[in-house]
Amino acid sequence: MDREAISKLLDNTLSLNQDSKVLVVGLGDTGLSVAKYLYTQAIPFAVIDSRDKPPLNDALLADYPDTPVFTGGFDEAAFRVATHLVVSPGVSLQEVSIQKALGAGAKLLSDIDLFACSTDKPIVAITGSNGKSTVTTMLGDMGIAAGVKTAIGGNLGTPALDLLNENNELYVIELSSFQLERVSSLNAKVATVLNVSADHLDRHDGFKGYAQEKQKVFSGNGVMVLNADDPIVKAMQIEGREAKFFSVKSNIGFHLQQYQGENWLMHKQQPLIRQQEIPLEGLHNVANALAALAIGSAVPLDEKAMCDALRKFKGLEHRMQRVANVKGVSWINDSKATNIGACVAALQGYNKKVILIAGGDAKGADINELIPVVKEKVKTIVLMGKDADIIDAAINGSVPTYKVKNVKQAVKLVSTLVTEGDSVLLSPACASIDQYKNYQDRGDKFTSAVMELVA
Ligand code: UMA
Ligand code: ADP
Repeated sequence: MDREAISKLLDNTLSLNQDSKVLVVGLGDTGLSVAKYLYTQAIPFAVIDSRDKPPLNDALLADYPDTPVFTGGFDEAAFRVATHLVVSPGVSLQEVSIQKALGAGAKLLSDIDLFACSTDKPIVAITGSNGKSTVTTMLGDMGIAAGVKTAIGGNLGTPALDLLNENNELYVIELSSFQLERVSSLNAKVATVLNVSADHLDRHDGFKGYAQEKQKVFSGNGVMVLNADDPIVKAMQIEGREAKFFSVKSNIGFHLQQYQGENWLMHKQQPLIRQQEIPLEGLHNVANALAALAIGSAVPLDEKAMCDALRKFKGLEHRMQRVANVKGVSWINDSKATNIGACVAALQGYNKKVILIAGGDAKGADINELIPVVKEKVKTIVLMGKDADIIDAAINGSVPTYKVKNVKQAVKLVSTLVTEGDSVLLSPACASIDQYKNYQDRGDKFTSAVMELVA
């Protein structure tokens, strides 16, 4: 699309034009991508960040030295003049200044709205509590295997606006509940909610509010891809819309089924790929592969190319990643398990009891949901981080429990407890923010502590 066509669409759908005064709230990756975009569209904007010196401040001013930037708090005056707020996902909409500006008539936008107005190529939108990054990456690989120029990003890492390029033929965008909360105009060709379990309840209006934000991914009239095994997702089906289902529990749509003595991923009666050909751990990853096949078929992508991509899929770092096998003990890094649903899925994948390292910031989740699977699949649990005591109280002595300061100490302690044949799983069920830069940092520290054992 040329700049003029985009300008028209921005004006028609978002009332955004050269007379607007946009305030970009948050100067992280999203804020910088929005600033660059508004500059090329010649729409006036300022940037605000509550940190004293946001790390991307210098990068912004190097390229756009005339940008008005407010830092060290949320300046009321900057909000007062704004006609539109483009709020980064990390900034809560409950901020007083944001609420005041919205109350006074400013329009709330997200980078995703701007992105959706800027391309006429198909968009695949992927959300869910868990599996988003895995399925987004699978789809990216499938697109490329099928010879379609595919760009992947959004919550996965690269802000959606930074992906825009006339050569791209397909966009696969991972969306978090924070991004969806502030989206007003997304009309994805194919959209999915992979699953819904409690997460980010400290930022949303309870579980119902969180699920409602996820449902926004289906705005517009594209194909809905739905998890038939998740009653909350299943109920999101909208009458009159094309829907495709995936399931690991029943023979609906894209599903797992015994065929000629083996487990196959099937579509209706047609076998697509053997389960054992997918090089990933856990039944939840079979669900992810089925979801990716369902989405890909709606794009549509070539079936054989999609299956080839699944055969070669290596999985992502920090998700059920096998770190090492030391003296017959396997050490697994699932640091990306930042909520209870992910930890439950990880544990359910085992047919013997494991040693679990967990804890961190539970983000207000109900820990009791973790307890049945811990009782069934965990022989010892080592807890760390801010909410270790809360988890300990919920376990209530039903499983031997140790408490440590951090993941390094956890590895050291566990190395004295293990015997040959054990599996040690870092799957914290919590965010890392109380102790680490992010989940990658926590996973990396786990890996280096395990490597020290190897040495
Ligand atoms: N900020 C304020 N005031 C606040 C809070 C934040 O000014 O009250 C400022 C910070 O000082 C910082 C900026 O906002 O300068 C950061 O913005 P941001 O937190 O939205 O981060 P971005 O760098 O823009 O990254 C965001 C996503 N981050 C979050 O949702 C927290 C990234 O997802 C995403 O990859 C990126 O946009 C590109 O789309 C990360 C994430 O942790 C991976 N996501 C969560 C998750 O997966 O669970 C939702
Ligand atoms: P997201 O991007 O939604 O956080 P990831 O693919 O990064 O999802 O995986 C995050 C965590 O969730 C990892 O611990 C992973 O093992 C687990 N996980 C992946 N897919 C699923 C699924 N379908 N159901 C439950 N847990 C999952």
